[in-house]
Parts: sequence; C-alpha cells; structure tokens
Amino acid sequence: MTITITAFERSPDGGRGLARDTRVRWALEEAGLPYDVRLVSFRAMKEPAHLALHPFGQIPTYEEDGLVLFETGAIVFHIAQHHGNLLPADDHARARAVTWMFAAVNTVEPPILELVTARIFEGDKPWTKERLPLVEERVRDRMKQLSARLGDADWLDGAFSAGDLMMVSVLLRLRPSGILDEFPVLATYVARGEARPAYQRAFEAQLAVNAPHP
Ligand code: GTB
Repeated sequence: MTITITAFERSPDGGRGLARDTRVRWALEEAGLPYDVRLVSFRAMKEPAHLALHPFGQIPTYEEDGLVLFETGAIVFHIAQHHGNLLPADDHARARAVTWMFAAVNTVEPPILELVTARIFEGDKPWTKERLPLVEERVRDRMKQLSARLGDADWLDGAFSAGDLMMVSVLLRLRPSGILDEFPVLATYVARGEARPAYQRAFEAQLAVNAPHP
C-alpha cells in the first residue's frame, strides 16, 4: 500500500505547520504509516491533473490503492478508521471522537477562518477597523465555550483521538492573532498536541520541504 498526499511546493507560512497537509501528515505519523508527498505549485493546483483529484483545486489530497480523497476531515477520518489508534474501539466513545472532528471543522474552524480573512486578506479595507472586533468577539465566544468544556482534562474525551488531532490543528491557526494565548487552557492543550512525537515529525517534514535550498 502506497499513500501519496499533496502539499504546497512553497507554503506561504514557510512550512511552519499552518497549511492543512500538516494535519494529514500528523494523522499518518500517529498511525505509523509511511507516505509520499507530491508537491504542487499554485498554478498546478488549478490544472486538470490536480482538479481531477481535488474539485476545488486545493491541497491536500490523499491517494491510496486507487482511492482518492480530499477534505482533511474526511482524510483524517479515513486514516483513523483503518489504521492506528486514533479512534476508540468502544462504539459510543468512537462516535464522540467523530463528533469532535466535526466540531473542529464545522463549529470552531469557521470563525477562525473568518478572522484570518479579516486580518490578512481584508486588513487593508476601510471597513476592517469596524468589522475586526466583531469577528474577534465571535472567535472569543467559541474559545470560552471550548475552554470551559476542556477544563483541566488533557484531551477532549478521554484518550487522545482524531477529534483532538483536528481540534488542535484548527486552533493552531489562531495563534498568530494572539487570541489563543488569551485562553491558557487552550494554549496548553495546543502545546500538548504539538509536543506529541508524531506531530513533531509531521512539522519537521513540512518544514524541510520549505527550507531554503543551498
Ligand atoms: N476544507 C479544505 C480541507 O480541509 O481540506 C480546505 C483546503 C484548503 O483550504 N487548502 C488550502 C489551499 O489549497 C491550503 S491550507 N489553498 C490554495 C487555494 O485555495 O488556491 C490553507 C492555508 C494556506 C496557507 C497557510 N499559511 O501559509 O499560513 C495556512 C493555511
């Protein structure tokens, strides 16, 4: 079985873990699965060969034995279902871990992406000064709720799961705004995720792609 994923040839963050191939690499590392990476340029992403894999012309994609997947939630779920220890065996615990995966991409990630858009892509618009505080408040509301739920637990529901992998990955995107650090429970949770050896390997592999070549 050969697994191939796609990633940015040059990531805008210099390969510092923010592009979404990181979460797929992390899941593969947690599952102990070797994988190949095909690097794609922004131009190649919009060409027919890549669009055949990803209808929206994005990274990452996942190929395994004729199976082609896109959407990181679906990819991580597939990896977790078939390999490794990312989903509990108990039926109810498994359903709850999957619930956290959905919560990460469906409830927590949208306001964070809205914030990234407001800060970075719309930062120079005249209305951003008024809009930004509203967007930030929506993010803070979610963080308060998530922080209250996590409390002093290490992970969202018992042992580390694909739900935590997705949630930590989503929260990482918030760090550059400074808002993550306003919530020590969540900042510590993210740091706990980053400290996992599998995350470290994924991060280093992505960074290596983007390191300046001599
Ligand atoms: N919902 C999809 C998923 O989860 O798989 C979203 C995939 C997606 O947004 N992919 C982005 C992409 O291909 C890369 S991750 N963008 C190119 C395009 O749409 O043309 C988003 C991302 C990019 C860069 C940084 N960064 O450098 O900080 C962070 C996150």
